[in-house]
Amino acid sequence: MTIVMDRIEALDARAREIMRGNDMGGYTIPTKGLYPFQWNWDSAFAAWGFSTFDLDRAWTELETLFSAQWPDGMVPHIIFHRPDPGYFPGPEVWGTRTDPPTSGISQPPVAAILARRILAADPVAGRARMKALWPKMLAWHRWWRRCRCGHGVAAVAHPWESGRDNCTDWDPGMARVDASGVGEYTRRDTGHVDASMRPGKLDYDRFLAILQFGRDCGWDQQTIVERGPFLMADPAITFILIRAHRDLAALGQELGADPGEIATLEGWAADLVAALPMIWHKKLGAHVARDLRSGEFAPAISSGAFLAWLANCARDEAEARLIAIWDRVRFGIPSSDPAAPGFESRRYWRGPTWPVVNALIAIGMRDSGRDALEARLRRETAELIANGGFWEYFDPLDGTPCGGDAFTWTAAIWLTWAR
Ligand code: 9WN
Repeated sequence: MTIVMDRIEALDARAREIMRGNDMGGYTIPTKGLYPFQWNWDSAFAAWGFSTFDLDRAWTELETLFSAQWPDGMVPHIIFHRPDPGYFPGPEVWGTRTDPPTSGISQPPVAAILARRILAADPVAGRARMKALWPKMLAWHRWWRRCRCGHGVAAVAHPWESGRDNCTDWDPGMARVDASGVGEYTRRDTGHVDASMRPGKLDYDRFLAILQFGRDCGWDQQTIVERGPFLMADPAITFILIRAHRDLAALGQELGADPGEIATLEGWAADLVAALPMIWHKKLGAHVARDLRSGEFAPAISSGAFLAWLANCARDEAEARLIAIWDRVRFGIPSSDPAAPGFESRRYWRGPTWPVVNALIAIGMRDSGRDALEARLRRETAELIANGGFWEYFDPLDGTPCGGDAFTWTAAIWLTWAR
């Protein structure tokens, strides 16, 4: 499909309008109603989107995100700037007692990867702002290293920390979570969007049980990692973190940072690369999520495996298998293999394709010289957005738009890459 020029301009204008409309002043919400706060990786993508038409606003987005950084370096996954009863679980459920109130877990560390691209848009204008952010990003990366990489590759202590909430990746770990004591609660998400596209009730019970454990131990990271109900190795965050460490190191070079700190970042990336064999699934022939409590692998290859390109860590023997998974759908990389048990084409992270994940995979394809693959992925993602609109995610089989509409990160991905 070729999208004609005036149509592209109309889509550009709509994308900018969505981003401006979701701008709450210094931070951007993912979409009205469903997600009324600042989310971590959404904000990094928003900053990248803003950089195409308002560089100053792009830096502000990242600065607001890092202004909520915890003293231990963690950058939380949600920042509850203003009260809003439309989302559950809100700040009183998380009970972190921070100012501003936040959740108690993190989210995929894409900020350094995207900050490097934002700085490239105007290295002179962005220099001072990136310089001020650099030590904060370093502290966050150190938090990942200290609190989530003790087993080798990067782990998540809650499926929400992965950003890919109900993916088949988390099935083994989630099956071990006892949710019998979570008590009564009312979900808000299913009041905003089609419930059949959202995680199920048992998933939510377990999400809450894991949250309650964190809250009850005062968000003590050592307790969470050693004794928490859920801890799984995440291929997506591992690959993102490898790339992010290297990008932060490159930014450090450019800004004249301490060479010792730059070498530390490069060492952390190398350690993650060295640990990759622990998530290599011989039979499936790809990098696969793994339960760190039981050693059990996830049942299917997810979009996380495709991010090996982003980290320049792809194994040749996986390539044909990954392309075969992609060939099973019409649009974009599916979040889980359609041929594996558990695939659902419209249920959130159990099958749908996500423009943001496609964009990260595409960076890897482009950087590793896989230009034809990148062009295909871009074409398919553009077609989804041009035909369906700026939705949260899409059915990869028939392109049906899913979840929330007028979504910030989909608008950002249109402006930065898909158009
Ligand atoms: C929980 C905001 C976020 C994204 C995540 C996505 C979804 C939240 C939810 O929405 O998660 O964090 O309530 O479903 O899974 O990736 O950051 O867009």
